[in-house]
Formats: sequence, structure tokens, C-alpha cells
Amino acid sequence: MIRFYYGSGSPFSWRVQLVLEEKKLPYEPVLLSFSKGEHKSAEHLARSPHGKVPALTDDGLTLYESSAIVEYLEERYPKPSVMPTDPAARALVRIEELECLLYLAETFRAVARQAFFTPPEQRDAAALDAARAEVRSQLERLEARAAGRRARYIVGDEPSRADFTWLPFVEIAGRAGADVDRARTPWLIDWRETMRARPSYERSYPPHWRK
Ligand SMILES: N[C@@H](CCC(=O)N[C@@H](CS)C(=O)NCC(=O)O)C(=O)O
Repeated sequence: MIRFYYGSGSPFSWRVQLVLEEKKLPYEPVLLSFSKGEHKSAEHLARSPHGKVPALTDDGLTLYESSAIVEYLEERYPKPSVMPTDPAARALVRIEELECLLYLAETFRAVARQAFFTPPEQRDAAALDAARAEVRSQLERLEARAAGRRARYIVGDEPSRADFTWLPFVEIAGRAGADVDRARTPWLIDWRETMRARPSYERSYPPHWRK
């Protein structure tokens, strides 16, 4: 049985959980509490040496790093696939993952630091505005790339790892005040609706966001 160790609202965890759900794999979700420091426990450090989520165990194998986990799931459980077969499309999926994980995630870190981890009275409003503007501008660039491809999903007419990687970051950016909007990112608004309608979304929605 697969065990999936995650943090509620962690976009890196969520991208893995979306893939687990899309592949309809049986798994046991193990929610670690950030506030209790469970991700830094000796037990979790043995799974994930940087004390981060997600981590996953499967049949004696222990994995960390969301990209390695997603790739493992695709190779170990290929059907249904979350990768196109065409080499050019596969390369585009990987570029979109890197756009999200390297560039958007880095920019978002500055938003999260202020919006989620700094008490309101201590926030640097100018820094927060600037970081939100940079996140929005990266989302507009995603919009331009995806809309320009004229497909239903970020790369092609089937959902792929690109969609399951971007969706959690688009959602968390929205909660941090850098939401997509119909005037500037119409393609992304429609895409998000399509993604939200998939059963994998409801089944993996961060538990503490429901409250
Ligand atoms: N490169 C890692 C990043 C994982 C990551 O940064 N996870 C965050 C939650 S979104 C975390 O565990 N942070 C806790 C910490 O760094 O102490 C991956 O792709 O899995």
C-alpha cells in the first residue's frame, strides 16, 4: 500500500496527490502538522532528509521530492498516463513544470512569507504588493503560452503533469491575494474551472482550507 505524507495546503504535496487520484491508486494519506513540527520529526527526516513534504512510501521504497515522486508514479503505474507520448509535447510539459517549480514557486515564496507567515501589523505592504504583482505577471505569461497553444489544457487536449503542477500554485496564489482574473487571464479562469470539476480536485482539496 502506498503511504503519502503531506502537509495541508502544500502545493508540492498537492501536485503529487492529484496524480495519485488521477491514477486511481489506493493510498493512505498521512497528514503531517506543520504547527506541531511533525515534518521535522526524526521519523519524517528518515523519509525526507530536508524535513519537507511530500514524501511517499511504496512497497519498501521511500521517496521524497515531488518531481521524483510524480515521475516514479508515472513509470510504475503508467495507466492512465499523465504525460503525452509525443516527444515535443513531453518537452513542453517539462518546461511548464520547471516554469512553475523554479520561477513561480520562487516568486511566490516572497508572497507567502508576508501573507501567511508575518502577522498583519508587521507586514511590509510594499514588498507584499510587489511580490503579488510579480506572481500575477508570471501567471499572465502562463496565460499567453497556454492560450497560444489553443488546447484545452496547458499542453494539449488531455490533462498532464503540467496541469497538476500548476493548479495547486494557482490556487494558493489566489488565497494569498494574487488571483487570476477574467480581464487579464481568461484562459486560466476557464482552465481552472475545468480542473476544479475533476473528481481528483475535490478528493485532494487541502483539509484546512475547508474550514
Ligand atoms: N522541492 C521540494 C519542495 C517541497 C517543499 O518545499 N515543501 C514545503 C511545503 S510546500 C515544506 O515542506 N516546507 C517545510 C520546510 O521547508 O521546513 C519538492 O518538490 O518536494
